[in-house]
Amino acid sequence: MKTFYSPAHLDHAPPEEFEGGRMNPAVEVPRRVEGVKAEVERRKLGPILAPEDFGMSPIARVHDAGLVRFLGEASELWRKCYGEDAPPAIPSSWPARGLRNRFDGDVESRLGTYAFDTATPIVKGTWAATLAAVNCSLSAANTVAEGERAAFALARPPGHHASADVFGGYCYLNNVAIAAQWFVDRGMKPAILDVDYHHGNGTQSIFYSRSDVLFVSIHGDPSFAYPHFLGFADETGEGMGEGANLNLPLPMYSPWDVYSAALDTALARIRAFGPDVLLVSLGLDTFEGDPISRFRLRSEDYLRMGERLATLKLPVHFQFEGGYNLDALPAITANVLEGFVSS
Ligand code: OKP
Ligand code: ZN
Repeated sequence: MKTFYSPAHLDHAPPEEFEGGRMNPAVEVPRRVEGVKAEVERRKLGPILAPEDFGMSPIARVHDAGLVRFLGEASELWRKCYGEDAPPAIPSSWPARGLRNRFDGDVESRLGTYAFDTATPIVKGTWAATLAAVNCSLSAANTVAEGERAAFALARPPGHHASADVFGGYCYLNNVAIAAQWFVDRGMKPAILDVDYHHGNGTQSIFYSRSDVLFVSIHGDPSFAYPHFLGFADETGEGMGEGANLNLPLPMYSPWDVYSAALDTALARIRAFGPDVLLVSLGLDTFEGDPISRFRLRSEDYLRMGERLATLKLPVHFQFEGGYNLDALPAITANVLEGFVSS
């Protein structure tokens, strides 16, 4: 299986995020991808390739032009305002109920208008890393469209929390949604399975009123888990998209047997949809030792997950998302890929 990787992510390294009332050390760090890359090499899972440049048009198929323009200039505007050595750009005020969105205001008002949390700082290298992640995603999609059984977009920042016009949750642009739209534009019928511990609110929102892309997500119930405001079981799609969205929120501390039953439900729905390609938002934060999540999957369970995905007999685009236990992340990620290719 081909893996797509770019070193551009190394320059996206915000040191902290604001959470739980204080600044905390960042968990979405460069070592995540570097560790997985080393393990893909060590296990000889296939070549590691640089992405091609797909330009801005596949991004514009999914994202609002105002968000894209803002992300491209935010770091510079922020440093003009607070100085060249300013800390990362993080919003501190939002247009909640009764206040106005300000898509064209100053940098503070645009940050609040386009971001939904404080977990997603913008630094100098953020935009280049974000574009490289999209290019890794599109390169993997292209590989699969050309007939390979699977490909792996090993990139950060992740994408599944970013909607058409809002960023957050360590995500700026939605890598997996851009790839799914790219498949649609080539006449294919994609299904997206999001196995990250956190609900993929951005991906859901992008396809919520559409019947041509199925979105299925297994995640910590938003009654206790981030992103708190989307991902409940009663969200089934709207209009043309009614029935093309399936959320499977699970209880705190769910172990593999609970997870595995939800995975069977997810795969049955995907089969019924009749897709010709599967995109997996591959978050590894369901691991028992993850520092910010509360499921209890063990290392060998990820082999089973990969094997189970293979039973669909579909070509698969694996898109790296979350997963924050730096010691376990390389092995559990590679276990999913190995479980898939060896079955
Ligand atoms: C990104 B991905 C939990 C704080 C959560 C943001 C989490 C973003 C997760 N106490 N802060 O889906 O892994
Ligand atoms: Zn996550």
